[in-house]
Amino acid sequence: MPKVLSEEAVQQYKRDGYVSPIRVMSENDAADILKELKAFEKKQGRPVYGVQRTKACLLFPFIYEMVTREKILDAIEDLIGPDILIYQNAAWLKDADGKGFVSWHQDSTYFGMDPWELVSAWVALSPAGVEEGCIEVLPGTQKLGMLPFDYSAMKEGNMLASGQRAIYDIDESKAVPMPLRPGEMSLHHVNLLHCSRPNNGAERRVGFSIACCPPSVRQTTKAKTSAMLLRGEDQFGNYDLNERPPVSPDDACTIEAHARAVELYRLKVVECGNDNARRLD
Ligand SMILES: O=C(O)CCC(=O)C(=O)O
Repeated sequence: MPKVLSEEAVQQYKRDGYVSPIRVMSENDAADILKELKAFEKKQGRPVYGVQRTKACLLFPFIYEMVTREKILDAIEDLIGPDILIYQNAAWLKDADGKGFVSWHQDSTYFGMDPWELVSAWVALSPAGVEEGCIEVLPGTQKLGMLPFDYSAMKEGNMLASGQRAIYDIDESKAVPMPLRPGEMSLHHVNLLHCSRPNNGAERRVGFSIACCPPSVRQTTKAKTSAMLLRGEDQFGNYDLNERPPVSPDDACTIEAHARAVELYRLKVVECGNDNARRLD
């Protein structure tokens, strides 16, 4: 019996590669987390940027608290089982300036894994509807496996540091948007083709992706990333589990540990062929 998702939702994920929307917290809770993020940005005098956008739960205690929420982990457990590693956790901040976008891509091209059992959750902290440029998916494309890609989408405004675009004949008329209210979450498979369009809404679109896999998933690259066990146990040892909850984004040990984990992650991204990991720093 699934814990949060319906049986139909689990079947839909297997067939189409995504499920959305799932309410994982109240709008008030989402607003509180957003307030903490904005307070941090005010203090540092600039919005969260490149390196801080990666593995954010190792830097911000309020994001660590979010990714460990029971409802979020229950929904992820419904798809990948009770042993859950968090592998990546990215901030997706899209200004309401009609410029930022995400080119059509698969997450697998920078994750270097086997088998492809990773699920990406995406939690909205602000309105993330069609107007604000929510994620759009091409249902069923997770079954294509990992596709080749090029850098033809390396343009100003592309929020993917890599600037990559999947080499695939995309039929835009089949794209399905996944609009979310604050406190709602979508789930998509690591091989599902997805993109997002510019934010033409009234406010910055703020969301965090939470990429999780079971510890049995191997790393196929020479560079090995670290990860954190959020639930269950690891009987495989495929990842260095030295990642720890953050103390504060101002704490020197927290900053150093976060930077180390991001560096390992980026070494692997580069080995996977995505050369521009530092482009948005
Ligand atoms: O936030 C977006 O617009 C895109 C997010 C994305 O590509 C992802 O979470 O994998």
